[in-house]
Amino acid sequence: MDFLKTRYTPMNRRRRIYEGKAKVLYEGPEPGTLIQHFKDDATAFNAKKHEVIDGKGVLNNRISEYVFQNLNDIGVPTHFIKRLNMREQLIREVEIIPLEVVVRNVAAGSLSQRLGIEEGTQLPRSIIEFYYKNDALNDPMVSEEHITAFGWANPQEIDDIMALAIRVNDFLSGLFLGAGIRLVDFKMETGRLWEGDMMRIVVADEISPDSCRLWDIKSADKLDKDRFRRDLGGLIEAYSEVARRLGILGENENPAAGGPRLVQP
Ligand code: AIR
Ligand code: ASP
Repeated sequence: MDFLKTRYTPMNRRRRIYEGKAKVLYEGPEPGTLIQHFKDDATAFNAKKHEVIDGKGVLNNRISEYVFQNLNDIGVPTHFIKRLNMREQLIREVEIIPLEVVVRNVAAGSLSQRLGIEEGTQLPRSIIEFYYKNDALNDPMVSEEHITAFGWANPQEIDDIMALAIRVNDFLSGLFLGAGIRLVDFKMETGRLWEGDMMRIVVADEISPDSCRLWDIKSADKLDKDRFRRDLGGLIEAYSEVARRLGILGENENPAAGGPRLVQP
């Protein structure tokens, strides 16, 4: 039973493929799979600001699982296979396209700063932006011209990425609206999934309060990583609230207190 043997390899003997700011990727149990591990680290402004926030990784693992499982179920292809434990999920290995795809419904953050539009202003339509994923350069915004000229993606792939982004935005907007939350904007990543000779672009990485702006519909309270970026405090409480409203976390549970305890599926 080779599969079982590799599956239960202790974490410290697993081969580490990549370590990012908030996640680690390990070799998976079978070829073409990886294990995505969510850390408690929070960074902003390209890691100039860094803190460890107990329980954040557990919450993001569960919230991202919920979003990706739902996307799979409605036929939006993703890298997600299944959650393995509190901090880890099994994913398909993809060739990450080095772009951060941002979809905005409401002005906030860098768009408000760049164009002088007040935060909270509803945009005339959803806007898709691309940023080149490069910490040393501070993830600069790029256009389709840059993307094709430098070969990060071809025009067909850009079309596929935009179509995925629109579907994800429509799905997420409805999902969060049903939980009394306004989806202001979010960032997603995509990757090339090879199946024999066939290649498809799929949604990759994570979708969680680390990568979305989520505002309470009534109070406009921030329920996302801006709590950390803007030193507002209460990040775990906010992420727990999102999980609770999505029905992932039980009513009285607090993943920061006495170790994370989450509702089992
Ligand atoms: N984002 C961008 N880079 C990393 C992340 N998480 C997300 C933010 C926000 C959206 O992309 O969390 O939801 C737009 O960010 P900004 O800073 O460009 O306004
Ligand atoms: N996570 C990124 C960083 O470390 C960007 C952000 O979310 O603000 O800077």
